[in-house]
Amino acid sequence: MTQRPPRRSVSLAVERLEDRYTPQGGGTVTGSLAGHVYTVTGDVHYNDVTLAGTGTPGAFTLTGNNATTVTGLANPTGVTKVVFDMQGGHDNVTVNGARLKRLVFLGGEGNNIFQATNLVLSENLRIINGAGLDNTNVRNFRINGNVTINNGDGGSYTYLYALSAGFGFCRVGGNVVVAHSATASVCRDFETGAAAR
Ligand SMILES: [Ca+2]
Repeated sequence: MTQRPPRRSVSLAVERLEDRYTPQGGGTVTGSLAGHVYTVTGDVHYNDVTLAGTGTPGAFTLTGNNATTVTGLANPTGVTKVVFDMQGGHDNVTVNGARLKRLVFLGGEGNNIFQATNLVLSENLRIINGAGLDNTNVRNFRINGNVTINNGDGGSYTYLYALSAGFGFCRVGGNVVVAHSATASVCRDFETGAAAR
């Protein structure tokens, strides 16, 4: 007697990727210069970029990390203000060695990370995030004007501090306003070590 193979029931369905799944970078980020304002515009994806000062005042290099593509102008010069407009997605922006008048970070929706080290601004720092678990981390900075940070909905973290007791500095000349942050710590006046000149 022949046996029929057991009938298998296969159900095909497209499952939505859960929010906790976060691809490690991607999308396209565009750099553009208008006058002395350098704007870095992201897209709906998780964008991961680094903006680094070259050592020449006003000159920067924009680099994409983790499969993020950079288009447009990636090596601007004569910059006095930088605006990051990252749109949706969990964006990750790192700024190293920037000397500017102003810096604006618009993170959009998603869990955004803004990190800066050795940041010197003669005017203001402004960080605005949409809904999401945002993380702002600024190490070693001198900001003559105001610091304004609004993280929108979601538990968020805000830390502005001197990097270490041996080599660190922090200074804010104006007002500090931090809104919608579950944890916030802002160093106002501290200098030590070689970087304190
Ligand atoms: Ca984005």
